[in-house]
Amino acid sequence: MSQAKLIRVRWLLAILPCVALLCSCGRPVAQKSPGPIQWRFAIEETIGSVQHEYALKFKELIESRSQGAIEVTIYPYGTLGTSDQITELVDMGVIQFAMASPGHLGKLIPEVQVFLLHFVFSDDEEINNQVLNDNPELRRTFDELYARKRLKLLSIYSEGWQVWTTKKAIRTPEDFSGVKMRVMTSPLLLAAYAAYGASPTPLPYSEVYSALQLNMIDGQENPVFAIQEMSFYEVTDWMIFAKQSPFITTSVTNLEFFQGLPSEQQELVLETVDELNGYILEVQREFNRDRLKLIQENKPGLNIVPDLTAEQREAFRDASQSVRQQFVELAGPEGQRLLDELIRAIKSAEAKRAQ
Ligand code: 6CS
Repeated sequence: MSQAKLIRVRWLLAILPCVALLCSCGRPVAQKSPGPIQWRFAIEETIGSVQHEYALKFKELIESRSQGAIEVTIYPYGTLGTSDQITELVDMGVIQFAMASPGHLGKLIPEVQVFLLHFVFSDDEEINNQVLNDNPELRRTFDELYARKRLKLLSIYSEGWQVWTTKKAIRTPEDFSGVKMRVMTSPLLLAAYAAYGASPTPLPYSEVYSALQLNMIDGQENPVFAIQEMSFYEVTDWMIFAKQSPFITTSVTNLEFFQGLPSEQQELVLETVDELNGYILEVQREFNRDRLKLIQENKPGLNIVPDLTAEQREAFRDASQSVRQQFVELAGPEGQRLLDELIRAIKSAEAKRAQ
């Protein structure tokens, strides 16, 4: 048996009691019974995170709008496994809703890795938010790609800029030479950091702190709120803001489950996630701002480079260009179309904003 299969079997065995419990306490959605219908929502982050706020608001709105007919239970990261395992549980129908970040989902849907490319998005978060939410062509393509994997895409949103935490100053691509950078598990991220001369190492979120502590890796990237709540700042010396890419995530549901819902419940889900898009942008901004202050208070000696200069960013932008070709090799012609459309939509939104 291959190592990957062995790990999967071990994980399934480990979570079997949990799955059995979930299956026994949940009832089929359409079944009539005095208790509320149970929907389960797994997130890839811990309590107090941006994803947790999203799930809490989803729960609040669904429960109040269904007048208590539906109850949503949230499963924070660590209760059901890694990001890949959570996606698998949605596929199996054990849980109905989950977050699925392209940083990990790229192994299943290579095209989502377009969101991991560096220096594709605008420096203006408002523009990125607009493009992610209001572009029907991009949305249609992603809906179709997710549906092929039996997932219904609900929303796409940014949790803030990815920030480098490292043990040495990074201001040029050459500074990355030999740096062991932890990346999420989508293959494109290996190419993204190899292009700067780094040695990228894919790891699940839960293993990053101890890998930094044990010097198995030298650095990683995540939004500020995550660097604070996962305590990565404790085991790092530098925080560098290069605005190379936003951390984009998606919320999903099991397609068959969604299609089997009565139309008013489908409507309820869609209008709720629609409303959450504006809400979560405000939440992530507040979290990223406030947690930076917390980090600085807790570790005054931490070196922070709040912005690379335009010239420094240009050098990273140049070094990242070859990765676009690698993305197309991974994602095929659909990937090329998506990349072209994303760049076109961003440029057009930027031009409109400048008028
Ligand atoms: O770095 C990661 O793996 C994780 N980072 C965040 C901010 N959310 C979930 C993801 O798995």
